[in-house]
Amino acid sequence: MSNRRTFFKAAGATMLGAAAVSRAGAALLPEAASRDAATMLPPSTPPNGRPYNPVATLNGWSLPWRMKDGVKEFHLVAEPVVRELAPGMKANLWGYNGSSPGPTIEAVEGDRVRIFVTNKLPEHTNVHWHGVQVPNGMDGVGGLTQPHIPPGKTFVHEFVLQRPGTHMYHPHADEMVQMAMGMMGLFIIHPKDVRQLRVDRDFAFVMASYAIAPGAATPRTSEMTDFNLWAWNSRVFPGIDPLVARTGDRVRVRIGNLTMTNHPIHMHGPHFEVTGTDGGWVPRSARWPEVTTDIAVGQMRAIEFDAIAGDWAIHCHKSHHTMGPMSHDAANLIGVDQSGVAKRIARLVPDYMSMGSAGMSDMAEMQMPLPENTLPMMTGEGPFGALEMGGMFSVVKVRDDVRPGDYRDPGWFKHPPGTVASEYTVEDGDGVPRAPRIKADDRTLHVHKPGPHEGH
Ligand SMILES: [Cu+2]
Repeated sequence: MSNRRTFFKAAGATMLGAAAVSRAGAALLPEAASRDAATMLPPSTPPNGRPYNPVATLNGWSLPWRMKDGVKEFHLVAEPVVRELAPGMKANLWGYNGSSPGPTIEAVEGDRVRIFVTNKLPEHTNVHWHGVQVPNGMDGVGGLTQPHIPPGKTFVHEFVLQRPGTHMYHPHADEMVQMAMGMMGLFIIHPKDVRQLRVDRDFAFVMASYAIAPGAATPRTSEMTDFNLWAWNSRVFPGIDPLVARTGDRVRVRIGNLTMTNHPIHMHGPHFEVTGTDGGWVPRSARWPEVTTDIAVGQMRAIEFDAIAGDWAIHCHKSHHTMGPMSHDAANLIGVDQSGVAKRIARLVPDYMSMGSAGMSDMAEMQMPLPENTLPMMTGEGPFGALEMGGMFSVVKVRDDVRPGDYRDPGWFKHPPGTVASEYTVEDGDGVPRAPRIKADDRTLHVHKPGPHEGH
């Protein structure tokens, strides 16, 4: 109890008002790094301050800081950005420092951080440090704990990081619009003791959803349910970085959810354990093995596993979340013979193709003309053919010979001979039991139905 009281007292005493920085002060602001590339900036050793093991932000980067009198000073700039969601599609989003999501903020338990937020958006904003324990006046809820940050102004936030964990940041101002436009980022607090919670690979991403009509580039911000782009770090398959590890590595994946629905994240191959939640780290004795973990809106989960060689799919298990952005309200044509009508439509629309009669896998292979700046509904080419994926899908690529710190895509897995499923042929069939032959009559199931007076 006394610990808690000390924390809250200290927090109150050291609190600096979330006030607008004066014109004179603005000249002394730390430089705001900016980056618009959607390639991962591999994690690098912190240049000063307490040591920590940095995270790898998929298709992203971490925000540099300036150390000033023992305080880590960060500078976030809220601004419009252009983000490539995957090759072939760019979106007009709002983000921070040139990218959406904004750069990952990494610091260490016990660090005092001072975060400047400059607003270059056309409307007011502010930043809520989602899950980080801060003095109330630093919580970034516009109108409740501080004034909104008007366009053109810079506010400063200062607090001491109390506990290690995986957190997020996002606006608490015109939230529906600003989050639908991609304003979010990760906030990682590393443990003071570098040996604590140590893993070999530590990946991080935050999930976002967008509603961008085919041919358009700006999200529809009034959308509540019908999103058509399901993104990890504002990237969709095949634009999401693979998660590269070496056989036997202890791998952690930190996942935050700022979409408007839950995502059951499923990984093939090694079983994992949920080791972290928004509230901190799960005691070892309380972890349990899992292959899918459901991540609700506003939640964060960290999962860990021991890497096994192979190309293991990792994806959201809602199958429409592993699909691209084309219309999802297509008619159900399974079993419908469209040959006659297709011929007649083709006379009017030469590019017309009928599809869906035998399922939608045709989509992945055929090159149907798409509107500009639009991704196909299903895409991707693997070593054995079409992957038929989109949205929230990537691959955990584990190899025996990956060097520590190397995050480059190692290409497709080379399977040991005789370990790939293949077509069965009669010549292979010696000694293999055949499926029993069923006579037509045996297929009729005879059910005894009780009559109305039976049993009286
Ligand atoms: Cu999902």
